[in-house]
Amino acid sequence: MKTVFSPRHLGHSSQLELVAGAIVPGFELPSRPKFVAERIAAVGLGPILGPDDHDLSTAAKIHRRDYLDFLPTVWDRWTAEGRSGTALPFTWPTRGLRGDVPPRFIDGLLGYYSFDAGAGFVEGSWDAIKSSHDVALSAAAIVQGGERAAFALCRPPGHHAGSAFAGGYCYINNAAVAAQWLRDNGAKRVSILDVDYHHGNGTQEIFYARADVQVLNLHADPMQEYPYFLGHADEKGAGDGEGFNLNYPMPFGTSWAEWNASLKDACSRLAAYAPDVVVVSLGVDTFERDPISKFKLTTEDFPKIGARIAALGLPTLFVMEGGYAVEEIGVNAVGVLTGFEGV
Ligand code: SS9
Ligand code: ZN
Repeated sequence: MKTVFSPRHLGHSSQLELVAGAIVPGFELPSRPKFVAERIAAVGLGPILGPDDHDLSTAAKIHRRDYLDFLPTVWDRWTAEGRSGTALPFTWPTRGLRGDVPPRFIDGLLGYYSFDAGAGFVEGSWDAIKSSHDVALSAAAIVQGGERAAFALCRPPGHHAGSAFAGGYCYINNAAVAAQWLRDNGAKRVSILDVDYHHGNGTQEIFYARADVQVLNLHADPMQEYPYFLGHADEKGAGDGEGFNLNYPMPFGTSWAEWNASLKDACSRLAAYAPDVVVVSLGVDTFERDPISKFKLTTEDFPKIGARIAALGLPTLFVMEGGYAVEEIGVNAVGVLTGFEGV
C-alpha cells in the first residue's frame, strides 16, 4: 500500500491547550507522523510519496468560501496586532448570540470560525493545513487510479472541522474533501467510516443532508466525552440525507468485544449501502494507553479492524486522524493497514 506524506506539517504546533484547569503543551504533537512513517518502513508496507499540489476548488464544495478565505490569513492578522505565541479564540457565538455576522477583529473572527480553543495557529499552520489537504487528495487519486487502497498520513487531522469551523486540532476536513473529490471523479456513492475515539462532528455536519455520502461514526458517547454536542445515536441525517448518517456511541471503558460489535454492525450497514469507495477516518486514540481517551483497545486489536474493513472488498482510502500515545501510534495505525493487507 502506498502512503502519501508531507514534511510541511512540521511548521504547525499548538503550544498550549487548556486541560483540567491547567495550560499544558498540546497533545497533537509534530512528532506523531514520524512514528507512523518509521513503522511503515519497518514492516515494508510500501513506498512513502510526497503529495501533488491541489487547488481548493474541491474543498470549496464542502467548506464555506469565507472560512477557506479566512484560514490562510490568521497568522498575518494575529501578528499585525503585535502578537506572537499561538493564535486562539476565547469567545463563541453560542445560543442567544449572532452567528450570521463575522466580526472584523481577529479575536472575534477566531471565535466565529471555530467551536473550541483546540485548534490554534502558529506561523507554519496554514502551510501544514494545506499540505495535509494535498496529502488526502493525492492519496484519493491513487485509489481512484485503480489501486485497492492508499494511506493519507495527514497532519493536522480533519474530522472535527465542519463547513465553516475549526476545532479539536482540525482545520480542513481532509477525509470529507477526499470523499467529495472521489464523488467528482467517478464514484457515485462514498462511505466514510470514522473509527477515531472522538465523534467526527465535522464530517457528520458536512454530509448530514446528503444521500451520496454515507457517514458512519464509532466513538465515545458525547454524554461523557468531547465533542459533547454531537454524536448521539438518534442523529440519522436530514432531508435527502435521512438514514445516511449512523452513530455508534459507546461508554468509557469500552474494549474490543463491544467495539467490534459496533464495527461489525457498521460494516454490514456500509455493505448494504454498496459504495464505490470507502474512506476510513483512521484514529488510533481508542488505544488503552492513549493519554486523552478512555477506551481499551490493545495493539493486537488494530489489525483486526483492518481485516474487517478489507473483507468489505471495496477500494479503500485510509486518512490519518487522531492518536496521542505517540510511541505506539506507529504500531497501532500501521497495524490496521497490515491487517487490511492480510500480512
Ligand atoms: C480539552 C480537551 C479537548 C480535544 C480532543 C481532540 C481530538 C481529536 N483540552 N480535547 S482526534
Ligand atoms: Zn480523536
